[in-house]
Amino acid sequence: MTSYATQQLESYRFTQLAVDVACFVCGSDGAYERERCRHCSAPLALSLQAAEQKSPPQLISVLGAANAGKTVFLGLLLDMLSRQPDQLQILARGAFSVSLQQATMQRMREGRFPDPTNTEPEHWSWAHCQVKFANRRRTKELVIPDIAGSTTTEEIEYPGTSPVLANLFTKSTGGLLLLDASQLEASDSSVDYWAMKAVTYLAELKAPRRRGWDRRPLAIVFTKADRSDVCRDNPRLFAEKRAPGLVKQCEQRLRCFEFFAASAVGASAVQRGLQSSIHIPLRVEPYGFVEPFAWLADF
Ligand SMILES: Nc1nc2c(ncn2[C@@H]2O[C@H](COP(=O)(O)OP(=O)(O)OP(=O)(O)O)[C@@H](O)[C@H]2O)c(=O)[nH]1
Ligand SMILES: [Mg+2]
Ligand SMILES: [Zn+2]
Repeated sequence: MTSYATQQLESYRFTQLAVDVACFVCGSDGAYERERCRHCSAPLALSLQAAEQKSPPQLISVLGAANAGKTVFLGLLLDMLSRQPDQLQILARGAFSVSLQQATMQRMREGRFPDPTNTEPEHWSWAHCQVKFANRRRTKELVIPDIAGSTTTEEIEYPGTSPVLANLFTKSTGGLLLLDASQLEASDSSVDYWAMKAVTYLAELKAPRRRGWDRRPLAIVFTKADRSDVCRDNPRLFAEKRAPGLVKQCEQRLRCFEFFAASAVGASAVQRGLQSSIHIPLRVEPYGFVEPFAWLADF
């Protein structure tokens, strides 16, 4: 005897996992795993938010070697702009967009700088924010990832080693190039060479006609300017003196670039241990953070 039974198919459970939205960063379809894109590790929430916008947000690349000061710069900048009723305001979109500023501020309040950013893209923080200028109705949506410097260095030295970064740099509409002023002040020419490589890398990325990096804005920010008075007073002159290779690259290959100086602290100290030493922020006094971001966001 054959017995029949009704079995309810619960296939709706699978549809919950298959999210029907292309990744905002790499364009892959429905390739999500644990809330991150399987190909580029961009957060799923970011793609869902981007898909809801009338015009898609713009990606901003943040380039800099390891230890250049990217996490400190981004964390403090986002925190400042999201709290102060200033000329320029930002509104974070999605809880994931607040994590970077929260983690950075927590560390700085404890009297420590943040840890180096993990080299695996799945650990990178992303901020999606709405930017609003005072006295203007127009707003802008920007997406800014905090990338590990050593991964960027590898990609710049050996293009194609990080498809995630190649994709991100190709798709970005502008960039922040962060360079350690204290190293340049100490006549460490490796920073100038690094920056020259970064500019030539960007300029040679494939792009549609008239839409390459030669026409995209690049804000060049000398970080840790608390360690160099010359840099703080005149970042352009500092660049000409300490990073002449970079200046020449920019003049020959880019149309929109500008030099800025920024520092997160009034002073810092070094605590020496037996194995290693750590830098401690003494007074958190952000200087010159808003100008490069405002310049970039205004394009
Ligand atoms: N004096 C001074 N030191 C700074 C400043 N900003 C960052 N530093 C120092 O630079 C170190 C690196 O800063 P991060 O922001 O973590 O650098 P990063 O570019 O994110 O580095 P990766 O994550 O490894 O790519 C900090 O631990 C501090 O010692 C600053 O404004 N002034
Ligand atoms: Mg970092
Ligand atoms: Zn992706």
